[in-house]
Amino acid sequence: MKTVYTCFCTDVIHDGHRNIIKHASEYGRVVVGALTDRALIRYNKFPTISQDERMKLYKEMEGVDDVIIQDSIMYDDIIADLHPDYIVHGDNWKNGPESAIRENVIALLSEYGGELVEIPYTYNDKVRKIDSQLKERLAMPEYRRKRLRQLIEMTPIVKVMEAHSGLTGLIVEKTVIEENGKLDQFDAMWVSSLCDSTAKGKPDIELVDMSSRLRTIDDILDVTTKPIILDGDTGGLPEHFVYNVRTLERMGVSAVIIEDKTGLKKNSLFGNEVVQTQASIEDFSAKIAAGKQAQLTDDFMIIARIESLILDQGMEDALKRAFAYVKAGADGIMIHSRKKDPAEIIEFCDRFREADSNTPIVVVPSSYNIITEDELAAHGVNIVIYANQLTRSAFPAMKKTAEDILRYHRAKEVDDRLMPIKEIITLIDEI
Ligand code: SPV
Ligand code: MG
Repeated sequence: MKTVYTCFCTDVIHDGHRNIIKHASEYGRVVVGALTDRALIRYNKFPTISQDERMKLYKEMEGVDDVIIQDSIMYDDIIADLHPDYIVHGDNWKNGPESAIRENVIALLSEYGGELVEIPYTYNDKVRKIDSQLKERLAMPEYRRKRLRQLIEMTPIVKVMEAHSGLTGLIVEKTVIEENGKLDQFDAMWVSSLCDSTAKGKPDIELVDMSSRLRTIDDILDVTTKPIILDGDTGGLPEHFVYNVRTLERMGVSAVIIEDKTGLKKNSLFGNEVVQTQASIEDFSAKIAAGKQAQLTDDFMIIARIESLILDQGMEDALKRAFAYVKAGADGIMIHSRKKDPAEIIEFCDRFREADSNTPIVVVPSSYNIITEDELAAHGVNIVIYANQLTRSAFPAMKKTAEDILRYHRAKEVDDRLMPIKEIITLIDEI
């Protein structure tokens, strides 16, 4: 009896999957691989059911003889262990980042004469409907909100990119790359006060009020499914913060990060070049506690951002505050630095982790951008935020285009650096 292998990463079985199993069973004994959560989140949609539930779902399908775990998007381990005579897959992986997986399978099979069988991908109205229902489910507040906590459990480091509009949200949602045989994507979005304000042509001083920030969030929520972390600036008055916590929670935002400053907030990257005042530990702890008291679900996270290193108050002050804020109920700590050298961030993380092995640590390596995600994770960091890079790349590109159209009195000279309109519209989903 020949062995036939196919890998599934779906939460819902539809005609397309049944068709694959039907064909597969004509070749021999059918083994289905269930991709692990950890592998799945790096390349596909986030799962809406657990790994165990997915395995059970596949096992119950007619024609399936066995279900095993596939722990990597590439097939090396599976093929080494199982040595299948056939691998069956839909033919929809010939283009885009997934083509790397296909090439990997073809190369591995050719080593021992295994065969790849490609089945025309079924895309009928029913399949389309199931696809969009799954997407809808992921976008719903009750699913989206808890996803950040799930990601912290699932992955060594949660990768977050800034978004300040529907379009930038779509870029974070959909960008997938293939590199050295691995696929990768961002896990979540950061709605930065700096980028949200900058997009509106306003300074980053809490001038863009919460109603406007909520409007930005809503634009992003409308077209994406990935979780959102809001840059909540100082959180404002505690009496206002509690209402905003409820609103954010209801919208499906996963976390708010508030910073321990008081009075007129200025952007942290100015440091002490401008007048900025740090809140007292007591006042800021009380704000965190009030927010935690106000929230209704266990999913939502209130993360305390410590500005001691930004304001040259020293490491001991930063650590003292971190422990106090955790005691007040903070679900995570963000430590910020404007140095080019990551040494003080590393020292903070190592010393914090000596005393607290659980509370998530968040960092924003805008200045100390030399450090890699792996290095941060090795020092106990759970969430890395790329806080402003989309804005900072778009702004000079747009400025140069505006200047060149003025210079040449026509748009021909700039055309070869523009995305074709056809391509930009493929980013936008049709319903
Ligand atoms: C933001 O993105 O608005 C932040 C991070 O708060 S920073 O600009 O580095 O202060
Ligand atoms: Mg900010």
